[in-house]
Amino acid sequence: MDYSIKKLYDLDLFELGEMAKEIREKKFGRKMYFNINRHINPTNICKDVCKFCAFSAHRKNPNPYTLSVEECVEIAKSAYKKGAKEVHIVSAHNPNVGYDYYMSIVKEIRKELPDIHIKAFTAAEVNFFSEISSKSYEEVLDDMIDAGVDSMPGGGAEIFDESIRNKICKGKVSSENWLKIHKLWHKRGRKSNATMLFGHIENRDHRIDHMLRLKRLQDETNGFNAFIPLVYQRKNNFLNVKNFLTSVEILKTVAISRILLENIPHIKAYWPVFTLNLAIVAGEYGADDIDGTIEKESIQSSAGANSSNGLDLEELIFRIKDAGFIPVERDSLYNEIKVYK
Ligand code: V47
Repeated sequence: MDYSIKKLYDLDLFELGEMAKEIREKKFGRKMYFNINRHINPTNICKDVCKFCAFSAHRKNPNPYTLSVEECVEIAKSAYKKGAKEVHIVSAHNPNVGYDYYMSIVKEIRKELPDIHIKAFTAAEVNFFSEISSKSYEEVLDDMIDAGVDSMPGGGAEIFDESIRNKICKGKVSSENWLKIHKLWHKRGRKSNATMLFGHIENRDHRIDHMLRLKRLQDETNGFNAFIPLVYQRKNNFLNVKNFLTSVEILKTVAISRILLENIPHIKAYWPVFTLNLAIVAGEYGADDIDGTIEKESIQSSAGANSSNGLDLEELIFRIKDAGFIPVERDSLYNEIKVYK
């Protein structure tokens, strides 16, 4: 790793902030992007045992559920009626329901709602679908496109460093395959996001290594829309983390991501893991997007985030404006829908 890159974290927060802000403002001025979306998590029964996860049904969270395809469609229809333009579908890896269950959710939503954007299935799910169907990644991705998926969310990336990955989510999609799946998706002309779970047992070098692996793939494919640094939420899970991140470390990470990932258009300060306050402050440190209204959030709220009921649209717009940013409603591919002057 380049010595000067390794040293970025040693810079003062304000110095990093100035560097990141310059890049952010050159790209987007004072705009802060958000969307009106609905999360759907079809099932929480999971064959994987990621130590950081409080969402999957296990002894700390013993409430297994699996929604029917019809229930997922009803959720999407009701959200669409209320103005949602995107459904964001992320699921646990349930070995008791088949490949067709997952594809049918997308197919049936698409049939009922031809113009909603379907952002569905992380690379971890694609890897799981490939395992249960014996199909190649290529075949699974083609099936997702045929079913009606528009873009892929960025989950499942966690931390690419293999030694840390082995400790926190052994058995899940490998780093190499996570990147391979996104590359194949981008080759199909489709966009995706990329996350990084931080603030657990990784160190600063692991974060930088993670960002650089993404930067290299983006140089090749240009298929990532947004980088999303996810702050680890500590409740109800099996990672025994003693030291938690300071806000300074979180903001430094946002700023460094903006500096290193100049080739990825957007940096998302996902409000459920930042809190809305810090997500808005992150706007001064390189972030230009805070995700959306969500309506119902289960993955991070199971681990302690205050996001189970999403966010009221008026409140979101007011808070962005109040902090001196221009709220911009975007679609899932960052086309501007409405600028709130
Ligand atoms: O990969 C699980 C994370 C991710 C915890 O693409 C946790 O726009 C914090 O895919 N603390 C799934 N995070 C969520 C996801 C996502 C989220 C927001 C935006 C987008 C997007 C995608 O949730 C997993 C994992 O890293 N997660 N447990 C936890 N305790």
